[in-house]
Amino acid sequence: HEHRWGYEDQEAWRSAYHDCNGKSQSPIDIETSKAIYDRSLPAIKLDGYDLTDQPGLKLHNNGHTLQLSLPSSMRILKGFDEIYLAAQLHFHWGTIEVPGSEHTIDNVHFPAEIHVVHYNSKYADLAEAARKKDGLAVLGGFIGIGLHENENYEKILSALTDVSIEESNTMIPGFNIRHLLPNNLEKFYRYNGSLTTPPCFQTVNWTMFNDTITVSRRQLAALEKTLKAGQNQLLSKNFRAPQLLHGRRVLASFS
Ligand code: 1SD
Ligand code: ZN
Repeated sequence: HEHRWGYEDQEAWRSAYHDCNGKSQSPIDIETSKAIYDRSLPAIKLDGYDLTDQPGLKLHNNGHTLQLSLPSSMRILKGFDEIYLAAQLHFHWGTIEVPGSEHTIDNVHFPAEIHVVHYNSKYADLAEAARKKDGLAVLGGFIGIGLHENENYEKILSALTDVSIEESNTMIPGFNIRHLLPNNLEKFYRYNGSLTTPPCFQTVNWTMFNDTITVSRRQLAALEKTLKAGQNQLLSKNFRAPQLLHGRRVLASFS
C-alpha cells in the first residue's frame, strides 16, 4: 500500500485514503492579511537539538523524500500543551524552474521546505501518535536561495550521492539540528492540519516559521537532481498542492 501513491495524481489520494478528503488538510496557503495575531501563543523551546555528540544519524531515500532519523532525546519542551519528541526530518522541493514548498505565503511558493516531525510523548511512537488527535507537531521552515553555501544543510547534502537510489540509506555524523531552522523561532504561523502525504491523518499541529532559511543555488540544485524514485525517475516535485481551509483559523505569533 505504502508506495502506490505518487505526486502526479494527488486527486487520486482522496479516493484511496479516506482522510485525504477531509476538511483539515495540509498544506495550506497562509494568507498573511487573514492570519490572527495571538499574543498568548507560547514561545517554542527546543531541547536536545544539538546532536554533535551522536556518532551517526540515518539518512534515507524512501522514494517520496529525503529523510533523516532523529533521536527522541530531541524534543519541544515548551510551545505546546504537552512535550513532543522528534522522530525525523525531511524535505519537499520542486525543480530548478518550479519552486516546491508545500505551504505558500500569499499564494507564493518558496523553493523548498523542511519538516521536523515530532510526536506527543504520551504515545509510544510516531506510528501510534499519528492516529491521535493531539499526536503530532511538525515544525516547518521555508527554504530560499541565498548567495552563500549553507554549511549546516551541507552536512546532509554532502551525503546525497550515497542515497541516490530509492530505499538506500547512509549514516552521517551528528550535528546541531537547530541550525537547520531559521535563527528567529519567535515569529511563526500555527494551525491544525494533517500529514501532507497519504494517509493524510488530521493529527498535526502545524508551525510554519516566518523567517526563511537560505541555501545556495548549487545546494538546491543538488537536492533536486541527485535522488531517484524508481529506476529512472528523478525524485523531485514532492510537494502537495495547498488545501482548502474550510473555516480553519491561522494564528500568528506576531503582528
Ligand atoms: O510526508 C511526511 C511523511 O513522510 C511522514 O514523515 C509523515 C509522518 O509520519 O509526515 C509527513 S508530513 O506531513 O510531515 N509531510
Ligand atoms: Zn513533510
